[in-house]
Amino acid sequence: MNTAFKLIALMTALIPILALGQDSDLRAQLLAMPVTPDLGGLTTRPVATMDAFTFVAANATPEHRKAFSRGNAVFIALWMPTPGGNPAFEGLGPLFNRNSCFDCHLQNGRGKAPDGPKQTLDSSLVRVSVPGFDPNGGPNPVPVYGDQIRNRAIEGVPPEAQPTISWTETKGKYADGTKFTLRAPTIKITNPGYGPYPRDVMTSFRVSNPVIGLGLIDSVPESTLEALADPDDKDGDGISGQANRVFDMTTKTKRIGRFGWKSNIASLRHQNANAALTDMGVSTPTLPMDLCRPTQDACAAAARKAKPTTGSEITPEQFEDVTLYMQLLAVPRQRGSELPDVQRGERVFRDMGCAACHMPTLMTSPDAALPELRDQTFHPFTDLLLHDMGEGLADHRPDWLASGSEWRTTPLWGIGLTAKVSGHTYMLHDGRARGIAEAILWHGGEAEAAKEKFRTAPKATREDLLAFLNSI
Ligand code: HEC
Ligand code: HEC
Ligand SMILES: [Ca+2]
Ligand SMILES: [Ca+2]
Ligand SMILES: [Ca+2]
Repeated sequence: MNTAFKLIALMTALIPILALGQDSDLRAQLLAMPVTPDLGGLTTRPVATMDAFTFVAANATPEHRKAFSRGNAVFIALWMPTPGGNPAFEGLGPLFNRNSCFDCHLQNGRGKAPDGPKQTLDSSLVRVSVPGFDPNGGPNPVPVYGDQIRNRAIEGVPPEAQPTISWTETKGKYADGTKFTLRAPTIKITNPGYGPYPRDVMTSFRVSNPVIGLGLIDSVPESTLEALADPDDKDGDGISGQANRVFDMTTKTKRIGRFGWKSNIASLRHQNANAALTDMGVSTPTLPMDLCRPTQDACAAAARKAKPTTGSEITPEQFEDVTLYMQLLAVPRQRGSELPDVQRGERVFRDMGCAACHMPTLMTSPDAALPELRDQTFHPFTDLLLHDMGEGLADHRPDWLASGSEWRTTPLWGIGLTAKVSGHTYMLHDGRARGIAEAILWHGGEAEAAKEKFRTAPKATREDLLAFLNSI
């Protein structure tokens, strides 16, 4: 054998070994990359005011800036029933939750859970289903009602129900004796409009997510998420992230989910179409239908009367523009990265194991849909995977492959601006946490060890961690 041939034979033998090693290599590579203050790569803007989540990506082309402004107009528009006065924004309902994207994603930030049972759900909603799966493997819709309670309706049509939220408090202690209180919601379905909900109905109460940087998240290759997943915890670190697999209406195939609190939607385009239809009753080219269930007669009659003569209630141009708006919302720059407590806090974040799920760095694909989103290295602090967070956070309602106790690792960029942008600091999927510390204290399951490290750490260490989180 000549040397070149031997070398080829050796490499052929090595390829399977290298391929096996690849997954953990990517994780290690990403963890080794330094976090820079430009959390959104070249999209980042140095903004920290109450409108910090409303700016266009710094690297947006002049043409995309124009489309972004038009998309902004669609996102903040108040939709009206047909006929409603302004034909550009007609088609609301018959059943809906709110009549504007911006009402729920106020200032493009997060929604707020009601403080008690007398408050209506204004920037949050309740998903429902019954045991079993739909034909695609998604949640099994409640007969008569579907999979989301629409608590509002146009005139002459009964809303589906009024969900109410009440809170129960429990007490706990840090290892140093400092006391804390946590609260958990109880969901009740009142005033059903189309007959009683079945006894085995499962509910999931969710607030709206902040909507910054979603184009970057949309552009992470599926192969990255597959490489980061470790559903059987083969590396033995106690973390077993799994990818959700959901049916995507834009490609009509099963894809890895990455949007929503349980990664229950695969693409930003489908997410936007779904939001328009299920939250506002507005049809899009992607989902050109109305959402009246077969026995919701008043809804069906109203929908028939309002049916657009051609196409969908959002025009194809409006839908393209609002999708581009969602793709190109800039991520604010980190503040105070030079401060010692922030720097110590980042090390605490890694030492406590937070980064095992809240992956600091991800990279987008070189063939992302928009040039602004291609080849970006960015810092969302999420692996977009599902993790078992324990009984305390469980909603007991499966969502595709997500079990009742599994949730998507929430991106943490922008979290330090929550009070400024949203005027409150309620966190987690149902807004139960009243600040960052409470959100961490709710972590259980795969995150129990990290939570305990936080609960038992000295106060100064906890404060460093919070300083870091408040800087991003
Ligand atoms: C009734 C309130 C409400 C309205 C109106 C609403 N949303 Fe949402 N939005 C939510 C909630 C709640 C979630 C989380 C859903 C889940 O996890 O199941 C969400 C999630 C999203 C996400 C995913 C964010 C992420 O981090 O994964 C996007 C994108 C989004 N909405 C866009 C829109 C657009 C575009 C509109 C208008 C067409 C809109 N929303 C209207 C409440 C609302
Ligand atoms: C096993 C994976 C995992 C680990 C480890 C983990 N988290 Fe999380 N984190 C999650 C998931 C999943 C959620 C969403 C839970 C929910 O909303 O019910 C979350 C939510 C959060 C939130 C709330 C975000 C929001 O916008 O609502 C904060 C803050 C947070 N984590 C910080 C931390 C910190 C700090 C650590 C380390 C002490 C940590 N996490 C460790 C998975 C993890
Ligand atoms: Ca409609
Ligand atoms: Ca693992
Ligand atoms: Ca797991």
